[in-house]
Order: sequence, then structure tokens, then C-alpha cells
Amino acid sequence: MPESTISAPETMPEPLTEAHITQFREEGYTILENVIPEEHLAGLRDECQRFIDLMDAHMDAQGVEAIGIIHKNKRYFLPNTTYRSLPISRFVFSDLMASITRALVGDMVYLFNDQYVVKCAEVGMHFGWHQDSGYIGHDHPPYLSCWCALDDVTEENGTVYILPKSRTPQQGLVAHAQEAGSNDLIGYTGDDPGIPVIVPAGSIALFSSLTFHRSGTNTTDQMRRIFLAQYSPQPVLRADGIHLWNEAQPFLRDGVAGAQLLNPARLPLTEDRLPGYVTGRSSEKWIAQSAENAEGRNPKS
Ligand SMILES: O=C(O)CCC(=O)C(=O)O
Repeated sequence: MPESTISAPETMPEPLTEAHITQFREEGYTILENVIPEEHLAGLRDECQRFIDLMDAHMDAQGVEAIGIIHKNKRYFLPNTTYRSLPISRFVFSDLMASITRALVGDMVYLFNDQYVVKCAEVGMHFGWHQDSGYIGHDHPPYLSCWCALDDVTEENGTVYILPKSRTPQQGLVAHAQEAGSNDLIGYTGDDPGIPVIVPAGSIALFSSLTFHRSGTNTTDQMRRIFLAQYSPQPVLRADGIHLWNEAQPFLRDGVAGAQLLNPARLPLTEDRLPGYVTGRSSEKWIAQSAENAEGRNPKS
């Protein structure tokens, strides 16, 4: 076949327009509807229950109903799943996430954290007003939270509400206080209800770690699942300025995806290198990290 007839590889259209980028810069958030390809969506959904089961088994063994902000059969935060799942790592380091993070974080991008946030049917608890950075509590470069809807999200099933920057009374990192009962950290107590994100599964709400958000209760008879992937322009450190807060896995370098492949101990993740997480050491490590994260969101302190 003559070279001129070989078709160029299919390129993905840029998911973010200038209008999205401007809204993100000016208001601290923007929303992309229906952008997650079906195969990634299916993979993220399939993996979710495995992590819930693992957490449930641990809570049963401990005889507890809550660990920090995790409340059994009501609300789950299930972090650091990327290195324990092929489908999740494929999504987190996908072309889609490369395009989004390049546009909103910059040319140097690290995976900082990932987690499922699940609201169980009928009893899925609300989550109080906070900045993601409020859970870190000390100054650090703001990072990007990609809130990926795995189910259609509505006010009835506990979607997220965003407070645009122009309606936020205090800019920058705000001190948060712990709420009794839920253990949530709260940083905004005003009466603005925020903007509900009502979008179909496969959509992504993108917001800065300094953008206030909350989520409602799930009153429907179906579970509400989201997957949150967070990317930073620099490693996020603990208050000591030396140790990592959580992950700092290079993803983009000079704007080019594939930097994660430079760490052979972590990636590429293949079936034969996948850490077991149903039994054995890595499952215990995941539980320990998740529990510490839920209690203070600082898995490595
Ligand atoms: O999905 C939700 O309910 C909110 C999750 C959230 O705000 C967070 O994990 O920071």
C-alpha cells in the first residue's frame, strides 16, 4: 500500500474547549458531559464492588460500623485503587485524562490520589461542605479533582454541589472543623446551596482542590458511585515538607503522557504483576491505608 494511503491514527478530539478552561480558571470548576469511553466506564463499575467487599470484610472482622468518614452500608471512601486494578490504571492514565490534566494542571502532572465514593441506596449519607485541600490542612499547590460519575447523578441520589469561586466568601485555603457523628471536615457554613451537578454516567466534574463542594443524601433504591482521580502539578507533601502525603506518580512530563512508565516498580501494570488484594499482604496494606485515610486522609503519616 503506498504510504500516502495509510490513514493517520485516530486522534481523540480535545475534551475541553476554551470556554471550559475559562470557567475552570474563573469559577474553580467545569463540567464535561458524556466523555468517559464505555469500556473505561464498564471497567470502573466492575471493580467498585470488590473494594466495597474488602472494606466490609475488614469492618466485620473489627466489629465496627464506621472508620473515620467511611460508614458501613451508607457511605464508602475507597482510596488508592489504581495499583490494584488493571481497568482502573488504564483509565487513570488514559489519553482522556492526559488531555484533561494537560489543559488544567500543566505539562508536569502527578497522580496524587484516587478513590471511589459510594453512596448506598436509601441510606447514602450526605458529605459536608469542604475543599479537598481542607483535608490536608497546610499550604500546598492546589491540585485537580476529577469527579467521574459512574451512575447518572441527580439531587435524589446524592450528587455533588459546587460553590463557584465568585460565590465563595473566603478565597484560598480555609480552616475546616470536624463535624461530630459524620467526622466530615467542614469549611463553609453559609446558606448558599451550591450548583448541583446533574449529569449522565460517563460525565466528569472537574474542580480545583480549593473549590468548595458538598454532596447530598441518596434517597433512591440504587447505589450512587463515583470515581475521583486527583492530579497535582508537584508532589503534595506532608507538613514536614519532606514526606509524601499520598501518591506522587509521574503521569505527564513536558506535556507527554507515559512518564508513569518510567517507574518500573509500579507500571506497566500487567495481570501477572497485579498485587493480590483479596487475600494476603497487599490486601492488608490496602485496608490499613484506607482506614488511615478515612480517619485523617493522610495515609502515610
Ligand atoms: O461524591 C461525593 O459524594 C463527594 C465526594 C467528595 O466530595 C470528596 O471525596 O472530596
